[in-house]
Amino acid sequence: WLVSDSNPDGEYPYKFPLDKTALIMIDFQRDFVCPGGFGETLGNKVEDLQKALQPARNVLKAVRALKMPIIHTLESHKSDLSDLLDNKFTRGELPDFLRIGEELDLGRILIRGSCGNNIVDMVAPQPGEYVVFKPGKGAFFKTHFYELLKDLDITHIMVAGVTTEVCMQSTVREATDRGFEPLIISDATMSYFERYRQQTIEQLVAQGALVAWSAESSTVVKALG
Ligand code: TIU
Repeated sequence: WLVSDSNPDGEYPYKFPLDKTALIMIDFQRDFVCPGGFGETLGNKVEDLQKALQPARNVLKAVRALKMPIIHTLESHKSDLSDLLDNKFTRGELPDFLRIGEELDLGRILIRGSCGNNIVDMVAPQPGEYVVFKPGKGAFFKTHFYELLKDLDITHIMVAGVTTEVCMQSTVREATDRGFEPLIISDATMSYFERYRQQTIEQLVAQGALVAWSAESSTVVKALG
């Protein structure tokens, strides 16, 4: 067991068994992180999300060196939209040309295989790493994520990705309810709204890591080193 010096409330450090821990990289896709993508077209500042890339890359490097399992997720729909629920399609006060499946500069919005749906080069999956396409915000909904974690004998997950309060938070909450021990890598997850990132992490680690732990990427890299 390694013990990180992550200590959200001053008395409950995160302990993880190296051989049962996976790194989860959530939705680092161009649609959210790159200029011209869906996120920017909606009026968000992608530079805010890009801040997560270097910290995430640092952890990725350390985890790759240890040959720990790495699972990348993508918020992604089939091209015929058969896995897109009505509420997700219609939610938000969006003009029709910004709905999921519409064509933007980076290809069809949130459609599997389009340029914008792919993961940015800086943290792109390498051969041997796992990729989970998910139609929802959480990684467990209508995916094989749970079965994959179980097959790999994973009990602990270290989580990076975007956005903190949407897909990261949903996934972490779902993970805890399914018996996993999640650690949020606090500077490797970002939101278009910095206060949401801070509040989300604060809420999840409250009451003795009731839902999750958190630690900075440098702490995680040190614990892995
Ligand atoms: N990956 C993820 O968080 N998807 C979102 O929908 N994020 C938003 O901030 N909308």
